Amino acid sequence: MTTSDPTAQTLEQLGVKTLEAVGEKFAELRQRFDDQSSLHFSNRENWQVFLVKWTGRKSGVLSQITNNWLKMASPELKPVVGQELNKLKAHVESIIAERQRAIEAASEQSAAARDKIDLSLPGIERSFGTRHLIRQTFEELQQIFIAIGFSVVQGPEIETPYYNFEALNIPEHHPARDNMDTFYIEGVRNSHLLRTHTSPMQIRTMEKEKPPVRIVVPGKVYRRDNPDATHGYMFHQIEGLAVDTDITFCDFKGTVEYFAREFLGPKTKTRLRPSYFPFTEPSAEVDATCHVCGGKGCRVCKFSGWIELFGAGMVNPAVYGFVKYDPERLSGFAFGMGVDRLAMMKYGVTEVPLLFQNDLRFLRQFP
Ligand code: 2NL
Repeated sequence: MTTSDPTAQTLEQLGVKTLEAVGEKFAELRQRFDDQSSLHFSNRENWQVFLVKWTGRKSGVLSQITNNWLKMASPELKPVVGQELNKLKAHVESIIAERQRAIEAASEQSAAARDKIDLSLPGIERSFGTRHLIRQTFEELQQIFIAIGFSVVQGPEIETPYYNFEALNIPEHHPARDNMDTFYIEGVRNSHLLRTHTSPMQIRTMEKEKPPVRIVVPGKVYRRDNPDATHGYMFHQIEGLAVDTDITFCDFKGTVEYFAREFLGPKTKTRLRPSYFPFTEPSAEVDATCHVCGGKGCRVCKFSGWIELFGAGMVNPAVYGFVKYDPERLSGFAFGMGVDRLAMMKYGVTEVPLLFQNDLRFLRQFP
């Protein structure tokens, strides 16, 4: 309370000497209370400040009147001051109780409104993501090989020239090793590179495990050739390897046919064209009859009736030397597929960038 507060002084100090003057002082206070109590209290703290100001035990207005006006009043004025004080007290308490009830009712109401749940409303639809077309194709390809006893293994994208080249029978000056094709890791030039195929992991697996080996290795591979509008530096590959005693070209061909029918449909036929890879001998390109026209010729197969599936062959015995397998006793076949190419072909995607732009209009076509 400030000193200009009339209740901080005695009636005598205020110059109040008559019964009328006492009545006037109480009327003023009552008016002030009515003005303040009719204000809007924006929060609970404001309301508490108001309560303390009027009813606070120590320096609330009512206490101050008792201490400064009533107790110090002259014997003539005292009874009237007492009566007026009681009236004011009753008024203040009843108004406060009334407002307190209103405040509580309002807060209960807003809490009820907030908590109200309309069970008849439809739920909020949560949209789920989907696997990318490349991921879907990877899983489709893996499943085809898992079904005939292959395991899936994965390995590092940063490799050494030994695992990426040397052990695959690609010697130092082989054109496939050319810097034009390979990303070397800066600072450790010639000691580490980004794998150009997933074959290093087949080497690592053969180093660690005894035959029979039947694995597929999916993953990202990196090449710096043809960085034009349609070819990025990274693409996806899945390679396969089967090594055991008595694996023949016939097993190879049977697996190729099984794969083509699983991937493109039961009517699919295959053919092998001679090819060359340093790590297979003999090597072949596998073609399949076009899944769109069935071999009659159409735009997809460029009117040849055939589409290129992947490269493959019988594992070159030179490779076994690097992993301490006995080439006299063991044989096997291997293959490598470009997953982006296969996905595009099978699902009719005509532009490579569509696979990498993550445009929802594209992604939603492959739920
Ligand atoms: C292609 C052709 C191929 C292999 C990859 C391989 C791996 C080992 C031994 C022998 Cl450890 N071969 N891999 C074999 C033939 C072809 O890839 O055009 N890939 C995209």
